[in-house]
Amino acid sequence: MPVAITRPVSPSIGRCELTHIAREPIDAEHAASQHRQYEMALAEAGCEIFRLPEAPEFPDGVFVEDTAVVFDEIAVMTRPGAESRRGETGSVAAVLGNYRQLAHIQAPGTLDGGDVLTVGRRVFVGVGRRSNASGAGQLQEALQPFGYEVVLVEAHDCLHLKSAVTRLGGTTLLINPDWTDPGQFAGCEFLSVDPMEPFAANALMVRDALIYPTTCPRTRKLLEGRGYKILAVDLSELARAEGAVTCCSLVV
Ligand code: CIR
Repeated sequence: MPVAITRPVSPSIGRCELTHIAREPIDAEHAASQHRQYEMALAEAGCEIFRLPEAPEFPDGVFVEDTAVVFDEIAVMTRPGAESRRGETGSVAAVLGNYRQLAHIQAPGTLDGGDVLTVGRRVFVGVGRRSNASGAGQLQEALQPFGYEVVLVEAHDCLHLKSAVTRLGGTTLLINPDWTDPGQFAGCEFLSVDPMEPFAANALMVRDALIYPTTCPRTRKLLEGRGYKILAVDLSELARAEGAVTCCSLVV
């Protein structure tokens, strides 16, 4: 059974990092209740939930995806691009170390898990604001023994690569072509988001279910038309912190 590592919403989430959206008040209790619904969707998709201890000192601590990248053979602990987030990795490493051999990104490398998209043995890394070439290079070194190839790609006008593109299964990608050029993902097939829903490309496939935001009904219809089984979750309060469905868990 896959294990989904999560962390409760910090009461200080209102002081989160923000890059592309304006700061609005965040109701931490409402965010926490949405987060619990998200955990229930993960459980419904077949995961056992492992909740990390609360870390109230880290406003963005709920977004555990950015702290590590998990492969079948190894987990790579990141060094997040935002300085305020670097302390989040220790408690995640303590748990992940029970499941995988660990490697660690070191300075001057930076890497956010949200910038890493794995498709088979290709590992696409969105290099830009949060993740840099040194971080991507260190990831390549850690993965070399296992036959993975790191491919640098670009995304723009969004926080992370996976804000613009995520994997639906096999080599099929859900993509916002306004934020990342599909030509960078050779050999993949694409489903484009509805143009009215730029944030709709972030979906989390767990086993045969797609955890997907209620806020993107048009793209959801497209996905349902293709036969995807959707588990809809409302993460609208976490979206005020630039969070989405992939960011709130690490599935091992
Ligand atoms: C940040 O800026 O780091 C957080 N406020 C949001 C992180 C979202 N993470 C993700 O998309 N992987």
